[in-house]
Formats: sequence, structure tokens, C-alpha cells
Amino acid sequence: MTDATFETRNPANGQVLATVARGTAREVDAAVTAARTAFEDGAWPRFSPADRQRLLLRLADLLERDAEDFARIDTLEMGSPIRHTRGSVALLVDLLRYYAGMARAIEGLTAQPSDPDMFACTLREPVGVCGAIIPWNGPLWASVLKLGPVLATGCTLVLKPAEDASLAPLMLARLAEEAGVPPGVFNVVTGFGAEAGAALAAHPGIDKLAFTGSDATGRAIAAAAGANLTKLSLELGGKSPNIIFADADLDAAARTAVIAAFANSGQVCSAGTRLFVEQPVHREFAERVARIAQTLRIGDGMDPDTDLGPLVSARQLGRVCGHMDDARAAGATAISGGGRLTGAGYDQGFFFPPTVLVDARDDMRAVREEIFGPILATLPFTTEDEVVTRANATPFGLGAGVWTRDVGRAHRLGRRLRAGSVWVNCYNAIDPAMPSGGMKASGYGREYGRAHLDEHLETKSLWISSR
Ligand code: TXE
Repeated sequence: MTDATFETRNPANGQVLATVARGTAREVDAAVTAARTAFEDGAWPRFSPADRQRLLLRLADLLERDAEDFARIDTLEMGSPIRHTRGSVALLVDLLRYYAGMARAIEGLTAQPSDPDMFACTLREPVGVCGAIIPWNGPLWASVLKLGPVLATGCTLVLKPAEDASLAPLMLARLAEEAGVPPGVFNVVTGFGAEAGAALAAHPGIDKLAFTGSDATGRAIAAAAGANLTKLSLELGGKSPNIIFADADLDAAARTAVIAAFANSGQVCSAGTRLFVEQPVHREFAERVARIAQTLRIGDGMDPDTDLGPLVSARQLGRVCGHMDDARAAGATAISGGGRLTGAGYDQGFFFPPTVLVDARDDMRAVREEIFGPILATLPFTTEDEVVTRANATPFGLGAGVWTRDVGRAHRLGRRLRAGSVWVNCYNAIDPAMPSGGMKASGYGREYGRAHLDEHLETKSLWISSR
């Protein structure tokens, strides 16, 4: 096995946190073999649904026990404020308990074929060895989300964390072992995308691959997996619209628009980054959003008072600054933020303030492309038809927000917006029971809910003749 390593750093101050094994195709192959063996032989195939439920409940209890350690490691490694990561761990404990329940709710159906001497039913069987390649913007979140349905259905998993955030997935593997997950059922291979990631995507021993990350990498992974006809689910980026009508509760809409765009410093796939505001209230609303944004405290995520932490890496900061320069050159004006933060407490880290743009247009790069940083474009509109057309005029289709007191309009837009989730008078609502995923270039497949279990199950038709 490899001796090569790489360093992972704290984005708030650039300090090295740990050295991590740099896995390659060889380690991926060993992990896939272990996952295959565990899927086919040994204890795991004999686990009943009740056993898998108990296992998931135990894992949830252990995560709850170690919640503070997990929150701290996510904050240290990717910068997200500790208040945010603590909240995430609590939600993930709940998510594991949801999957524990679902382990007992896997059912096929009994059909009534025309031939009276034929008995026919469907069996739901685990799809097999799963692969998952995850991003850095919520490393524990993504790991638990991939592991939960794997354990509930009786599959096995090889997980490749992002090179910027390997530590929480590794800690989760240790916790799974303590919970009693048999050897080979959950494997983590750390390393770079072009090495470990590409090897996993192209491995013929993977039955089902899940990827969360960028649109460009998603396309490369789809091509590699396609060559082996590996089943695939993709959760890619977004450029989600958040639409404010003048009749809405504008206080609540403004407060939520700030969270929708700037939570996790904008490093959220469903961030509401195109803020469409009905013309008569546009400018005043944009200024209100900018004022709230300016009250957010920016700093080291370990400080309990911090609202916004640093971006994950120098690379990400460079991308965000590039978008800001482009937007400005194209004629947009920042009425809050607008450039990298410097000075005491900021120079060693990758801090960018919440930025609200006016004078933006739909055709600007910063309005078309996912930025994955705290930049929000405000865009005035006049009619409902117009805003639906403009909101849908993007290759992406992950999330969309609508703020209105008109119930008819809420229903109309709920149907007309081409996005996997539409939130009316709220944003980024999430629940273990509600599926989430993308339309168009935001991907395919669904996570959370029964739909997520279905991604991990084959349907077998069983026919028994009594003749
Ligand atoms: O993502 P990548 P990056 C978007 C966001 C961000 C941009 C780039 O806009 O600015 O992507 O971020 C692995 N074969 N999102 O470069 O490349 C990689 O090691 C196999 C949106 O970090 O998609 C990591 O584990 N794997 C997003 C994972 O893919 C490869 C979350 C994600 O990295 C690979 C993250 C390859 N050839 C970024 N190349 C969201 N939708 O939430 C890389 N990887």
C-alpha cells in the first residue's frame, strides 16, 4: 500500500491539520475487493433488516455521543462556523435514525398475473458494491448521506472524500467499526480526484456510483462509469433562483435570502444566488439584504460568534475573486462586500465577505455560472411569466425559492419552476423523508426519502408456476 501522503490545512489560518494517505488505483482496487467480499461472503449478507436497523441506531447513538468532535473537525478542516457544523451533526443523527426505520420498510409487491397457476412477486435486493465520490463543502454530511442507505439496504461502500476534507469521513469509518459494521462494508480511500477518484469512477467492480460535486467532474465521471455501464447518480451544481414578489413578507424574505445565499460562505449546491425581485421593490429590497449581510460576523469558524467562516482553500478564494472581477468588468456594482478580506485575523486565511450585486444582468458570467462563494446577484423583474422564463433559463435545476402571499401563484410557480426542490416562503428546507436532487445539468437520481433507498435496490421479478 502507498506511503505517499498529502497535507490538509485549516482554511482560517493556513496551518497544517494532518497528513493524509494519498490513495491511488491500487488502494481503490483493494477497497473494492474488500467491499465485494463483504457483500458476498461473511456476516453482512446474513444481517436481517432488524440487524441493519439496530446497527444504524447504534451508529446514530455514537455520532450523537461524539457530536462535538465531529463538529469541530468539520469546522477546522473546511471552515464552516461551529454553530453550523453542530446543527449539521444533530440533523445527521436524525438522518441515520430515519434510515434505521427504512431498513425495516423495504417491500416488494405480489402481482396478480392472468395465469391462475402462476405466482408472481417482486423482491427488492441490494444493488451491490457502491462507490461514492464526495465534495468538501459538507464532508461529514455527504459521508453520512451516502452511508445511511447503503447500510439500510445491505449494500457495501467505497467512499472517496475530497482532498480538502478527508478527516470527518475517516472518523466516521472508525465510528462505523465501533458500531459493529462488519469489515469491508464501509471503506474510505483518501486521495486526489485525478488519482483515487478517477480510479473509483472507472472501476468495473462498482455496481452503483454516487457523485456529488462540480458539473465538469460529473461529466468526466459519467463517461468513465458509462464505459462499464455502472449505475450512476449525480448531484451537481446549481444556480438557483430565489424569487421575491412585492406582496411577500419582505422582512422574512430578506432575512432568508441572506441565509439562502451566504450560509457556509455560499459553498452550498442549492444556494439561492440569483435573487429575482419584483420591480417596484427591487432596489429597496437589495439594500435591505445588503444591510443584513453587513451585520454577519466573519472570522474563524471555531469562534462561536462567527456567522461566516473562510472559503475552503486558496483555490476556491481565487475562483470567487475571479468571478467578482468579471462581474465588475461587466458592469455590476457591489453594494456590500466585493473583494477579499485582508488585515488582522484575515491575511492567513481565505476570507471573502457577503457580496450583494446590483446592475447585474442574466447574461453575465457571475449570474450564469455557479460561483460557490458568497456572491449574490439581484435581478429586477416585472411579470410572473417573465420571471419563470428567466429563472428556468439556466442549464441547472437544483433548487428554487418563491416568496408570495398569493396562494394561487405559489401553486403555479411550484409547478412551473424546473428544479428538483421548490421552496415557497422558505428556502433550503430539508428533511430525511423528502427527496432531493437535480433536474437538467444538476444531475439525476434522488437522495433522502424512499427514493434514496430505491437507488440502492434492484427489483427482481420472481415467477413460480404451480402446474
Ligand atoms: O470540485 P470537483 P472542486 C463546484 C463548485 C466549485 C467547483 C470546483 O462550483 O467551485 O465545483 O470544486 C473528485 N474523477 N462544486 O474542484 O472536482 C474530487 O477529488 C473522479 C459543487 O472541488 O467536482 C472530490 O472528491 N473524481 C458541489 C470531488 O470529485 C474526481 C460541491 C469533487 O470535486 C475527479 C463541490 C475525476 N476526474 C464543488 N476530479 C456541489 N454540487 O455541492 C475530481 N474528483
